[in-house]
Amino acid sequence: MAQISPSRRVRRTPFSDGVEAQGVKAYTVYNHMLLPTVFDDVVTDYHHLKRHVQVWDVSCERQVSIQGPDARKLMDMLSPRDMARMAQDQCYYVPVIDRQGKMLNDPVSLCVGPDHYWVSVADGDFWQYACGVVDALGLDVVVEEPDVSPLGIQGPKSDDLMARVFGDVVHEIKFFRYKRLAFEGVNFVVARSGYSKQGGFEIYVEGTENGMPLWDALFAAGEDLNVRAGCPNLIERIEGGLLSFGNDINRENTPFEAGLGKFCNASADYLGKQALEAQSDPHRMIRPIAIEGDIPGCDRAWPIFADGQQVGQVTSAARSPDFNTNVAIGMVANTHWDAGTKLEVETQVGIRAAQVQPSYWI
Ligand code: THG
Repeated sequence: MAQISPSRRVRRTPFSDGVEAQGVKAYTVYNHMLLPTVFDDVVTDYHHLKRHVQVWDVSCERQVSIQGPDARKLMDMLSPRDMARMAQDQCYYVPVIDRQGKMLNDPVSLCVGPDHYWVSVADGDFWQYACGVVDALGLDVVVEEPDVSPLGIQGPKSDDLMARVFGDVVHEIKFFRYKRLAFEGVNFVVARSGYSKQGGFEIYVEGTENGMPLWDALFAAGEDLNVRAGCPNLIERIEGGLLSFGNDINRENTPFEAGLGKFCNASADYLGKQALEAQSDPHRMIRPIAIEGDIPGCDRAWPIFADGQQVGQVTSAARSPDFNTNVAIGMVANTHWDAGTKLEVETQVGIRAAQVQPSYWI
């Protein structure tokens, strides 16, 4: 592949210097910002993530700050998830839909103060949509992207590493909850969350100048834990069924098709409510799929065939060392989505046998 041309438009992060010093091998661009994708190689990165602890520059999970008297009203309008019972220290995975009930984003949102939310967005231009809704509805709220950059600490030794830097209080943070913890006198939101199934935290680092000191402190504290720089790992996130917006789901899909129906529980009005309710019984849905044989990288949708017709598409796939098969995520028609159903997947190098799985691998 060709290289990414550096420019101001493809934004660096507060941790880019550290990432490069640790030998990042590949980047993708996410929310107009650099996101590392490989350090050693994807398989070595995978094994390390499952055994040790990694520090991830996920600054590209930008925060869209929604603040003002109508902040809750805007959050209610943007998402089908009921925000009423969201606690002050809680993180919510929230589908965001358009007027047709189709997905625009799948962010994590946090209530960070009275009348104040952060929306930790997936790849897309959520803030522009939010600004449009604010203007159209005449809401009293400020939408902006503050200088906040999430740093992921992921892997089985995350608790050990975090306790060394932030104290034993980190053990008390529950899944999808956060505490404000100090590093060198500056408070950061620290949540037990992250884009892996290995356990871990996300530190929402406020202030670019605080980035490298924290990065360096984590590496100094974790030397004997075998800490190293890492990034969301393609194999591990498919094994765990973590969806990638733009890959597995996009503007053609409803949250129900994405398997996010349980997050569509608001009774109050929201944009796209009528359209979404009319599509609550989907004809296709996201499924875990195992594929046999050798496969190339999945850089396009692979059509799925059965009984002589197309019944879906695979959108993410990779060889799994631990499960000794190719793990995949795809969208499958209701006629063929039951576990055990045999399928054929057309990759760019040929057709492969495949089977719908009863559940994700981890
Ligand atoms: N962390 C933060 N922001 C993010 C992501 C993140 N923004 C972009 C992207 N990732 C958004 N997409 C996801 C997808 C899955 C999860 C979080 C964000 C996730 N899902 C858990 C699961 O499926 O097991 C738990 C969901 C739940 O039960 O609420 O964590 O990773 N800050």
